[in-house]
Amino acid sequence: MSKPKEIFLPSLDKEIGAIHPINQVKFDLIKLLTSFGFEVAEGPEIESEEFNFDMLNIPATHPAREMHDTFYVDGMKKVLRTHTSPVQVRTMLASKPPIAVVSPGKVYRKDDDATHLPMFHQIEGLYVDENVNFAHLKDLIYKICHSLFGEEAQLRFRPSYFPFTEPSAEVDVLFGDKWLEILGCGVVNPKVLDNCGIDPQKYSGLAFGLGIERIAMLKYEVKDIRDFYKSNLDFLRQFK
Ligand code: 2NL
Repeated sequence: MSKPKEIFLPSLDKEIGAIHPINQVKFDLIKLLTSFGFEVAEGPEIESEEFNFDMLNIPATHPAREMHDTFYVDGMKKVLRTHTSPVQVRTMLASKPPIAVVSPGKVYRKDDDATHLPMFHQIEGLYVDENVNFAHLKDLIYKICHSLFGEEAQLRFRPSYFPFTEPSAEVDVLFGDKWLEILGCGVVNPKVLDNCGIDPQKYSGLAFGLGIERIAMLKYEVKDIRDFYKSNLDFLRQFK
């Protein structure tokens, strides 16, 4: 007969980690949106200019396409995606409506200060079906914002412009006496549906996009975006 195995008690000072605040906001949003029937989709972080810009009705002359705003790679043929929209483009090309997809992930822009980093996280949502309209968008956005900032949160829709939605809006939440922008949204531009092989006469869509760091900064009162990525344990332990 072999010797009995030694038995150990677990160490008493074992420290359990915490979910990073960026992942916490990301997981909360995914949980909410999947409860509404959205599916999660992911895609490559190195994208073609076609999927990152052209398909989304962002013309070659658009300022976002400049070298000083976008990281070009592979001898200028590809870009580090500047938003997660190309994931929805890929989803539309690969499937037929109804489509309800949410795409979380890393995106890249040439920005670097206390509120912007060259890498940050975005979540976008897209819903395409027959007779989808702005009222559906508004209802969804209210649900998202109330889930993030509480049922009492005051919201404001401001008319805005994005090449990929028409009409477009930016949404502000009231913090104290200040309205702070938290996301952009709109009814999908019929040109974008057409580019992605979906008949805009038959189908319409709604879409939104938000920066996760920005939400986490407002929610947890983080003043400097760089704090999320310093691996400073005093900072990270606050989220336990
Ligand atoms: C913002 C604004 C937005 C979208 C993203 C989208 C994607 C497709 C088609 C149409 Cl494939 N629209 N995404 C729409 C409106 C706004 O993001 O300020 N993001 C941080």
